[in-house]
Amino acid sequence: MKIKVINPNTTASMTAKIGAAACAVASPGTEIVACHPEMGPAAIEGHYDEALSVIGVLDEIRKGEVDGMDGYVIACFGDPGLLAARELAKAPVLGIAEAAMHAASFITMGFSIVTTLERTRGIAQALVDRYGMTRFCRQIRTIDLPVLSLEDGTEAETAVLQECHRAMKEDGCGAIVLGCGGMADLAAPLSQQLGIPVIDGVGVAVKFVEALAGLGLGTSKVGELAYPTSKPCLGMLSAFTRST
Ligand code: 5HY
Repeated sequence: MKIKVINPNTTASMTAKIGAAACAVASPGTEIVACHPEMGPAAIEGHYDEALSVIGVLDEIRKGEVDGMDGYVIACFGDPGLLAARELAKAPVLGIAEAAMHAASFITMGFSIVTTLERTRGIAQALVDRYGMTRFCRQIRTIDLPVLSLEDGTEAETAVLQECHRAMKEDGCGAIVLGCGGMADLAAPLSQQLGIPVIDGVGVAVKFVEALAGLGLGTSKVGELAYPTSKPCLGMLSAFTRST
């Protein structure tokens, strides 16, 4: 089985971290192909960055379908381009936010989210609402540090730990969802330190894709997630022209 794990931002060190987290949980028969788009923002910190990242995500999905991937993970907590990617793919496509929230809902009656910049809180809340997780999500917390601060050392890691402590003390949560692909390496040490399940959406999404693909369940091409209708795409998007 081959699963393509896409970091929608273009920071190679974060892609490597995400890839390592995916490989750490992948079954022996699963090959992880970690990548990021050739073009796009170095970090995704709001609606503008998310919009810019979607074309790169879709290009990776397009190439993955040619390469015969058995599934995909979109490894950014905003799940950018998730439904568009599902239209393009026959294989299952999971976003780390949706995967992590569902996993949390299987093991606790209440989870808190710890994510990066305060300005992305609304994006996370919109996903909680869209995924039907309002009754499970106790609180969305932010460290209010840039996404790339997770790449250069302990300030961000300390801030995540402190916010997790506050969540446990104040939110009545039974689990914590890490709200950034760049936090993927923190889940295991934080779970150990805090004595509470801390969920990394990268690992969860990989296992969910393995399960779906193993059951022969790909993205349904009947209805809303059918392949995009045929039409020319002009200019720099010409590679996305669909004729079938
Ligand atoms: C992520 N941004 O997971 C999100 C985190 C966020 O570049 N990778 C990013 O705060 O939305």
